[in-house]
Amino acid sequence: MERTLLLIKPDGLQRGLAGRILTRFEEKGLKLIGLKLMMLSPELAAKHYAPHVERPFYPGLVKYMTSAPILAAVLEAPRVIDTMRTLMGATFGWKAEPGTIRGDFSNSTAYNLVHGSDSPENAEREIALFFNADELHSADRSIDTWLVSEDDQ
Ligand code: IDP
Ligand code: MG
Repeated sequence: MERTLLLIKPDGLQRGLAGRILTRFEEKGLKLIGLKLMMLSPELAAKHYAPHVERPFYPGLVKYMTSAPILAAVLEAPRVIDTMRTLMGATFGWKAEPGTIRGDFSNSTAYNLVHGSDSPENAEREIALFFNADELHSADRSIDTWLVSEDDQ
């Protein structure tokens, strides 16, 4: 079983798309095990985006991400990191495939609505930045037996 960090970025909340974005992941069968509405501090943004610190878009990215509330979430499922990034679509909204969150709702380079961890190492690092262990609740659900087969374990 794998976990990943989802951020619904400021544009997602400002545009009233948070519910629809979460619904896509829920409908796919990904289990929501943590959820938090918050302002991203410049300090936490710097830690989260440390791998991008040398990129030309970094200052604008931190400004955007700290400009209005975000929703942080942790999702759990087999192969969830890949699944979530597939549902999100390519980085640039104008390039992302229709049917993906970014492809359907973003036409921007930077304002692309969602963040999803891109590897197990980054997922572990990012989840620990945003959530304490006691804020995650991975309870069994009766529906899980219809979402995860023996082949998925
Ligand atoms: P990802 O979100 O698809 O993983 P990353 O390359 O990790 O994409 O970039 C992090 C975020 O930085 C993107 O989601 C986007 O908001 C922003 N970003 C990436 N590349 C550019 C760029 O060339 N110009 C402006 N912003 C960018
Ligand atoms: Mg990334």
